[in-house]
Amino acid sequence: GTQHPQNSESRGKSRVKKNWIPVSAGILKKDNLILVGQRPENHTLAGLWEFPGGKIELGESPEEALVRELNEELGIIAEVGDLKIACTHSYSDVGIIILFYEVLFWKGEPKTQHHINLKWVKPSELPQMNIPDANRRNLDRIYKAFDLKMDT
Ligand code: DGT
Repeated sequence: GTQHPQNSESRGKSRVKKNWIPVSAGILKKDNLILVGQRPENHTLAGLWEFPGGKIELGESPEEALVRELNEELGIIAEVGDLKIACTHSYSDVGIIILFYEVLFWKGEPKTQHHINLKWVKPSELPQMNIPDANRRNLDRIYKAFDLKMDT
């Protein structure tokens, strides 16, 4: 017959419970410009401008995930720097926790391989752009943590 194992895993699954998705994102700075990419059509949040990065897969460290994502998305070999901030955000069905890393050094020039478009923007341009709520709600923290100046 059907088995109903009563371990903690199956109990967790049987409840209506939101899940967390861990995400690593990189802030690439060039002078006082930051790199943002426009999310592709067939993905969630299509068309929104995001910081490059993505979901941390099982077995990866957050830094490994970011190196992989930056390679897949931008074609660069990045050296991931310090973790600056961790932010959470709840969408209706899931929650995300985004770890924001400083990326100071990389090999190669970022090229569009995944995004619709890539853009180096002034920090002051971000609030006017169509960015994910998860980022908009944390912009002040992002500016502060990455020492981004609004006056240029
Ligand atoms: P999805 O979400 O099923 O379309 O799959 P992917 O592969 O497009 O998602 P991915 O790997 O970009 O995962 C990042 C998730 O975090 C995605 O749900 C969008 C959300 N997110 C919110 N703000 C940001 C951000 O600044 N950068 C990145 N990379 N993701 C962000």
